[in-house]
Amino acid sequence: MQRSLYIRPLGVYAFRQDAATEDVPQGVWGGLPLAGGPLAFSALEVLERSSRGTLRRTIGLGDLFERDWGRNTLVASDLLEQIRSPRPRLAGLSLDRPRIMGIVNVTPDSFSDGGQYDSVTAAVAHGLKLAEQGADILDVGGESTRPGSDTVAVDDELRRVIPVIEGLRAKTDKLISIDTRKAEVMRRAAQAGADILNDVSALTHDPLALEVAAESGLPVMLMHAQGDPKTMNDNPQYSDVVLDVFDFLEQRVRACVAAGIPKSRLIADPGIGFGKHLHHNVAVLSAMSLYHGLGVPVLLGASRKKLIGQLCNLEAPQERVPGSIAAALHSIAQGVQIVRVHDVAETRQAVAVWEAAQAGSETALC
Ligand code: 9MG
Repeated sequence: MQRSLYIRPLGVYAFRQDAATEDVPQGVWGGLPLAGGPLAFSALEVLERSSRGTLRRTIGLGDLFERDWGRNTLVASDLLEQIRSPRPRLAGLSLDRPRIMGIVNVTPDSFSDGGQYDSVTAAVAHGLKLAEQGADILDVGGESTRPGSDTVAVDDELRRVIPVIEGLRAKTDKLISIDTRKAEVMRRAAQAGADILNDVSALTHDPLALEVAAESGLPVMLMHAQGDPKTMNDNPQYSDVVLDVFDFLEQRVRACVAAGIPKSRLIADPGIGFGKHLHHNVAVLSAMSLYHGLGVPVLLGASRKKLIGQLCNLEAPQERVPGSIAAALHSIAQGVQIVRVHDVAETRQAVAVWEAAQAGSETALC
């Protein structure tokens, strides 16, 4: 279903508790809490979509309360409620500060580590190093989903990821997510100790995935992708990429809730690089705060991806670290709760300095 109204929080800043009343931080004209977190927003972009295109208007919070929303009154107040409401803990992890998900690729053809961590021992050691560097979540994946890649047989994927999850589980309390599109891998990973399911197909690739995810009781990261990794970037088509991605994720959230996965266990991710050309990726990155309207935590994965190479003319993924950090901080400044990255130490340092500067306090350290 396509919506006709979307709301995007703008003017995001650190909300200081000492200046707030219970419901309205810093007075009505100041700001409203974003996702119940440490940030507030002070303005809105209202996007109205029709067959003639998308009309965008920026309004201050004062206009928000005085505006006559007409037939959109209920839709607008529901969206605002989704944007404002506190997000529950994710598998025990509070989302009151930006969280870092470190990438543990266990694929021989991984695009960024060149297969360096294709043995179990090396992958576990790499995961533990990321944990030490400040990763809150370790994302273990055994099937490359980079553009052009082929699917991997379920047995091969299991052989790659299960020993790594078991090895990590024995040595760290950090959350472990399993990056897979396959129901059987989800099931076995959960038994091996995974805490979160990360599916780049938003539980659409495997017909059993929705059921298995519901049964597992684990939180699920739902990512938008258009098409399959093999061909997804050949000719992606959108009417308005930012809004089409919102509609898709909203529909997947509904499907999950209908299948018995409560909203409190869902995370949404617009899927940078998955069936998107450069201008699509830049549009989505620019509008990250829109996805708070889904009422669930938001995740960004832009680390070392092609858009950074395209923007900066960098062929080698390893050269894209500064750009990856810029994308992560840009999103965090829009209230994104989780960033999925290769370079945990560098991102942790950048986030700590950003947090200190935002809050005017030195309490959030590396
Ligand atoms: C596995 N994987 C690769 N890129 C990703 C991204 O952007 N988000 C999520 N959730 N997973 C990803």
